[in-house]
Amino acid sequence: MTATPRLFIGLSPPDAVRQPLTQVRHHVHTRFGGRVVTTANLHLTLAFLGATPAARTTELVRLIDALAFTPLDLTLDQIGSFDRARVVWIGLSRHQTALDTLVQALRAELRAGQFPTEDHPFNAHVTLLRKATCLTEPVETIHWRADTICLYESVSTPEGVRYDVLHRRTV
Ligand code: 2AM
Repeated sequence: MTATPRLFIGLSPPDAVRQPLTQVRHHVHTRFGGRVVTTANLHLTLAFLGATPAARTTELVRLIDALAFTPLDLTLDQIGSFDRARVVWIGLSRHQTALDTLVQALRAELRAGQFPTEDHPFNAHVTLLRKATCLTEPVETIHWRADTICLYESVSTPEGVRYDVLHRRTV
């Protein structure tokens, strides 16, 4: 780990969900091109922290372990894109209150711990492609019982970015 690893907190899908995600990824890649996110890197970001002193990771582990977190039943059913970032994702067409509640609780704990927090509205998504854009469209629904929250380090390598799991909590 570097002195200031680039950190974020997210939900990690089980293999049974990664599999349909890779099928949708293949479908959108065929249509829209771009660069695919590797299967191992698929996740749903809850909070992005950016460069953080390595010494503070233990505080983040404690924060994650103390967070009110019960499994969430997520319904991924919508392809969309952030055109400026040229990111294509799969997300939720219907607002999921429990997911929003989790993100707001996480942001509050991060703020209390004087970690940087985002104040823009949360937009739940799993990035599938980079350097691509697409139109919003429905897609075959993927059900995901999200029970695993992770602290990730984003590591740049000559082969591309890799998201290392520094801590995993399954409920
Ligand atoms: P994404 O969720 O749209 O793919 C690691 O970089 C993860 O944190 C990625 O999933 C990334 O985008 C997300 N992320 C959120 N805000 C970010 C920011 N300001 N800079 C880089 N990545 C960010």
